[in-house]
Amino acid sequence: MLPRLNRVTKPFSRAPIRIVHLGLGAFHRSHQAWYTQHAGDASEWGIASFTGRRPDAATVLAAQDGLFTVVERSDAGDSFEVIGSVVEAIDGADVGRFAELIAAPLTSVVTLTITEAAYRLGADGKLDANAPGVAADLAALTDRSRTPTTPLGRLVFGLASRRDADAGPLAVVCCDNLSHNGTVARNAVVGMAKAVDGGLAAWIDANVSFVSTSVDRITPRTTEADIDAVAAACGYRDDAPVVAEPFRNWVLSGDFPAGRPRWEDAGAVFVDEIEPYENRKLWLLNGAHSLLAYAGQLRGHKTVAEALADDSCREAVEAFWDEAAAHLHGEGLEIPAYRAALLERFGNSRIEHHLAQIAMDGTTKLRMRALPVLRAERAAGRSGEATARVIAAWTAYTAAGSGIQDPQAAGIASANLLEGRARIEALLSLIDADLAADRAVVDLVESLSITFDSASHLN
Ligand code: CS2
Repeated sequence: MLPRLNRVTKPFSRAPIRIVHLGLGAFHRSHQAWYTQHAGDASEWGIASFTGRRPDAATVLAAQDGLFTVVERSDAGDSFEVIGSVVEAIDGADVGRFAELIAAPLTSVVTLTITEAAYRLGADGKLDANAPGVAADLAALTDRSRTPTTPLGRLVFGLASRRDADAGPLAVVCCDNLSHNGTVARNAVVGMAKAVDGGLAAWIDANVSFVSTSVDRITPRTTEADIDAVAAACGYRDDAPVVAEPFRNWVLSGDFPAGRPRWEDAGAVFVDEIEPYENRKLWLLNGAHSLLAYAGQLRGHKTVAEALADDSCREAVEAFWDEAAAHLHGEGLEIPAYRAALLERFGNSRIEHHLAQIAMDGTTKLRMRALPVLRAERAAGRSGEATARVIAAWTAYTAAGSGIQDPQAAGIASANLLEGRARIEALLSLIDADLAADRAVVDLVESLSITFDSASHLN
């Protein structure tokens, strides 16, 4: 049997915990943990990372002292690096430890990768008080008889502890694929705090800075084959490696009142105006991902690289990019080069990025990735056909696939009991009320979705 990686790799000096993270998944490890390890002052910045949904991720990582391998995978081969910036890996249900660390004066930054859907936002972009867990968390935060269970409930609980400990200001850094993600996180957190304790909401407003970021690194879910590949190449057993593409990008905008790692040494970029970068990434990369996820699976493909190799999918992506690009302005965006790089990144066939993984949570994702482009196209007096096709692919997918994973799965199921126009209208209303009220959009999506229905390989 091979030794575990923490027995054979060079000892890491454990940095003091100054970052608390919520959402210990593969992406956090290939991105924020990687950047923190590569900051010039890495020895001063340790991360305590809490799981969002899967407690076993913490158990596995804790058993190897928080160490894990990042496998950088390109057509040219694999390279391996052990990351040691996660100094504590903890089950997110341990809200006591989470709050204790947020209240510690040394803690300066809280980072979040909790997924788009976990913000529990309604179609109006505000906290949805009826979403699962929210009402129970508001009650828990009010009477303090139980600890909260939603990620935001936990964060509000942690911030209340920091206020009580008088530990001073800190920055919350949202690393989820949402537009204006810092503002979204602020509205959701302050909205929740306001509902339970006005004083706490005011304290958060005055002391917590919500940093917006655009994050990028394609990181599929780790497989058994990845674990075996690391064992074969490195000669140790790592039960939690993470495979990622060589490309990475992090653009941040906002204040860090208690300091931050020198992430810029690792290539992170700090800007005043994040919106153009955010839109470029969300629309071009994530929007195309969603299009490939739905259209690709309907045509029988399993991975991003496979779908992109299908001319009909690729043409749909290029047409969608043409529409999106008409609304991307700003110095240094270099859209043609960005598009060319995306084609190469998506085409990296050694990264097995499963379309089924990307297809999850479509109602929330499409609201960020496709809807703004369609709105902009309509405002410019055009039909937005290529963007409507992204949404049409989703509507066809929801009818053809089984076991749709989405915060609005029940609404999707009842919409799909309807037929024709009424069905499309009901599905669109789960993404956005205005979208469903736009007759031209409903008609266009309906006619485009029929082209997918007839070609579907999903049953
Ligand atoms: C993907 C993203 O699963 C998805 O929805 O579009 O996770 C994507 O891989 C990352 O944003 C890349 O940075």
